Amino acid sequence: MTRVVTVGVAQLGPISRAESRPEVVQRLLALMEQAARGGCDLVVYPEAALTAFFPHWTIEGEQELDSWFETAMPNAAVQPLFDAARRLRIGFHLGYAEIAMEEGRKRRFNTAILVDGNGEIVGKYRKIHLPGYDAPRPGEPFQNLEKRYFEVGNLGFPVWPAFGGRVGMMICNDRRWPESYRVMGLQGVELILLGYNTPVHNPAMPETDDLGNFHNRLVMQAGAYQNGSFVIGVAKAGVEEGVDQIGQSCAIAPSGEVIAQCVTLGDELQIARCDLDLCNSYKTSIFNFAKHRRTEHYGLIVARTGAGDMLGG
Ligand code: ING
Repeated sequence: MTRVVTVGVAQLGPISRAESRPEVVQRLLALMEQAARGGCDLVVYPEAALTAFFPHWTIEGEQELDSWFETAMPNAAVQPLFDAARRLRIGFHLGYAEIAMEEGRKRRFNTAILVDGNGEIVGKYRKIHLPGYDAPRPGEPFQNLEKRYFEVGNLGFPVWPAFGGRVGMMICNDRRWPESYRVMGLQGVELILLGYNTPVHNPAMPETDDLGNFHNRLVMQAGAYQNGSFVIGVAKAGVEEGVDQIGQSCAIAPSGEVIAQCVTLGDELQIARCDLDLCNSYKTSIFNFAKHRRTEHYGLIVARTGAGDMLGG
């Protein structure tokens, strides 16, 4: 029996600062209905899919900062999405800013959840690789204050049995780090879901501005191929509150090939048939970790080349 998961790549265009959660949820519902009509089992939304990407702004007051976070999931504003998932028998991935009361204190994370076709949350991930900086940089066209507004995720990179396979999540900058894929690859992941908000302009490295789409595909195609997994990468695209963000949301097969890609910078759905058995072909041959990986030698390579310090120990 083939294990085909039909995935909706549900790219969002800009979300304005003035757009309410219910207004955004209406956009998400339209994409979910379209995905259901297209026979999807799962629809993947971007990182920070309920609000504008507020880490691009300097926010001083705690009350305003908290206004961009969800203190419960589901909650009244997003409940229609969970209800539609149950009615349509379609799961979804959703990125959002999470406030959690843990260990007796308020904690803020850049979070993503995996919801099954019964509308039940089956998994949660909190972003580990937070790019940018923790203090505003005057004079820059926009900020990246994720280190100021979020804590580093404390849930690791779990992989869950879901949709007939093994599903994992990461968020945006995580996709640039090979460890994110490999930690899940070592758990047999077959479908990695991720959302991103990626500006075209990188104030820290403006010389790479023309390479944004190339680097986006490079890291996800490599991660997919080297771990024998599908990767679904979904953008919040277009000019959002003055920040031009890349699109090119896509679905990538374990071969590393792009099998579906968005072609606009707005709300757009593309559909990918992901035959999870294709993962086995790679995991049992070229990337058979048990047969071919030699972890006992990796430390020696670092020692001999003295790369330990460069690699951060
Ligand atoms: N955004 C960007 C990302 O990793 C970035 C930050 C942009 C890093 C461009 C490097 C180059 O795609 C988020 N939200 O992580």
